[in-house]
Amino acid sequence: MNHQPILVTCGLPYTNGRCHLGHLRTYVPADFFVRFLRRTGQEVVFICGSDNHGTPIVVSAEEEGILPRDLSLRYHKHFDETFKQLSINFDHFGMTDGEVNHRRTRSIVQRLIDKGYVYKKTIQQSYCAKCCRFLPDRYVEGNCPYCGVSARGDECDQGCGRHLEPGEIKNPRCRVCGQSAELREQEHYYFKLSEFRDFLLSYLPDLGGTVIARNYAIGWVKEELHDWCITRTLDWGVRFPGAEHLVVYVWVDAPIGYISFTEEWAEKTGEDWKAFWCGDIAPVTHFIGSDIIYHHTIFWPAMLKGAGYGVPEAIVASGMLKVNDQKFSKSRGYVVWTGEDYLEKGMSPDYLRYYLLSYTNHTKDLNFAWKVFQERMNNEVVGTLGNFIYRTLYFAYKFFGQIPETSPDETISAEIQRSIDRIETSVRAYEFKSAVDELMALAAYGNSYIQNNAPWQVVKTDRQAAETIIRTCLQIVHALTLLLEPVMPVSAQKVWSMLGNNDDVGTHRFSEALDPLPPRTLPAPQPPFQKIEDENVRELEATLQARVEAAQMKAKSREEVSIEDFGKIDIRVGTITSAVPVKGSKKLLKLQVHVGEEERQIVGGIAEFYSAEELVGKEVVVVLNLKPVKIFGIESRGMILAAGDQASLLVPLRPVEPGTKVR
Ligand code: B3M
Ligand code: ZN
Repeated sequence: MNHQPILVTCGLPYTNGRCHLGHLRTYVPADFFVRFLRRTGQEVVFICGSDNHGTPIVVSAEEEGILPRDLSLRYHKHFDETFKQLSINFDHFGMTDGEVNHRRTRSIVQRLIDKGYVYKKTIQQSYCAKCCRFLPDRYVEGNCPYCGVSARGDECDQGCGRHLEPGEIKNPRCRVCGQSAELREQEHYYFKLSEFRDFLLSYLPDLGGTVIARNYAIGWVKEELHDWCITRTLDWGVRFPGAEHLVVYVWVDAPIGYISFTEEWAEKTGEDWKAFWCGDIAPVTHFIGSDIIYHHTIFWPAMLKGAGYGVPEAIVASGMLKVNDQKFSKSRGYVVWTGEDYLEKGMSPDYLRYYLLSYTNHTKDLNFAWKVFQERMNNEVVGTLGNFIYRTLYFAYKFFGQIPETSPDETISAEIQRSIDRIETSVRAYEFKSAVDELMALAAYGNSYIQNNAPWQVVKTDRQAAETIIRTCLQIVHALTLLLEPVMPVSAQKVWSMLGNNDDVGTHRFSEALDPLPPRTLPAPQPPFQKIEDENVRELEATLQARVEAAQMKAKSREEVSIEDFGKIDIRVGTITSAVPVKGSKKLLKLQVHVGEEERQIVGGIAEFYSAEELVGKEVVVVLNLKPVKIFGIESRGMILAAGDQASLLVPLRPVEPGTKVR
């Protein structure tokens, strides 16, 4: 095969927070795509890095009281490690604050200036008189001038999704101190995006990737193109050539990171980065979230074109993520953290990959729920795929101890080839779910084949016929393993070894799926996948629920309440009379609390911090008139008050009678 190498990239995560499922919605499919293409013989370079500049980083660093550089280094390392844990293997993972990116950005901006695509303009910009500074991007909050919904300085992130220019936002407030911002004049530099209209109208209809990205982009260009302000008043970022008191807007140097990281990779490997970026059409496919389509389909190609670089061949946009039917939101608690909620609980990275790829098609929204996650894994991965693989390997091992020296059933080649063809068609159309479904259909075919032919019966009377049956099943397992590698690389490797191979499955190609299998010794097989237990899922659901409740409390705590409202809450002192662990949970205790006239049963998430024994006899503070809820099937009537991450219980300083009201 003589394909030109291609470059695949993923949107660059900001270094201001941990990795969550929203990120993986893009990275896992991109990694799958890369592995898949490589298995077909296509050469691919897979590049990503972290996005270190702009107000997202500066605001977070300021909140933590550390330097933006230190915050960036911390999260850069975090993303790098997390991606590796999920087998998302970039050939290079750079930083936009790296020296190469500073240099490349300044050179590209200088070219745009030299070619007359940049002009200076005095604008009215939000300024906070209390903090004595201009308020770029996320430093200012207010309302979107187009749809009215609350927005931040550069983006209507809750409403219509439009990019906002400095000074455009209505009712601007300083995000740091909350004071109304005023408008002050400042000189900034603009990129003549409007001059690229004709270019974009001819480029976009042929843009590869997902239809959704292309169509959005064409719609926007037809509507209207505003010039972009490409400078900001910040200390952190890439200095603007010729006006060194300003830095470039983060959306200038972030995508240029794709080029810089290719340069860094080329430096490491002795390859040529220009082969990717300096033709007319760059053989580059960008995987991104659908919230940044505008930046990648309009702004980025215009900038590349203006500076004389190649423009990307394809943009693949993934749908957004929901959690339990709710829009993904860190502040509202609808979030699943990759480390804390998943990997650190000992859950399999491969399972998450399977789920993200197979749940729904790439461009649709994915609604995450632990229960569905469990069902899909147990029914499909364990029940169908794992079951077929294990039955086959076990039977082959037990009766023959090796791959039988015979040919498989004639019909099987065509069946396998059909699956491969369909999978390939789906992947090339970015229909990753359909591809995984096809893979599972082949596993299901194998399952019925082994079931219908019952080699465990046949072997009793006709050993040779049993050999053929099992040899056929082994061919299917062999093909499935190759096809599984892009989806679940770790599990595929395990099965590959159980098939008696001692090399890396990732070095093989799909075209080997029909190759004859030499009669080699088989090791004792293990079931390749483990069921997810109900207990685990309950724990994971409880974590999510607790986070949502905590977020609600936090939101409420910012509202003022009247003394009458406060009086509605019945808070009393009570004495804990019994405490027992809740079966199946590491976190919960079932408590009986004596509150004067009655005894209350309360389930509290404090088992990690207190032993049952040390609690009995303690006086605590209890909210009595909360609506009763069931936790793990146990009724809980009330809430014990505690503070902080270690659930420090609130106690009365001097003893009082149980049932005494707190005022
Ligand atoms: N850092 C993250 C985002 O807005 C942003 C992507 C940059 S890609 C060049 O989703
Ligand atoms: Zn809006």
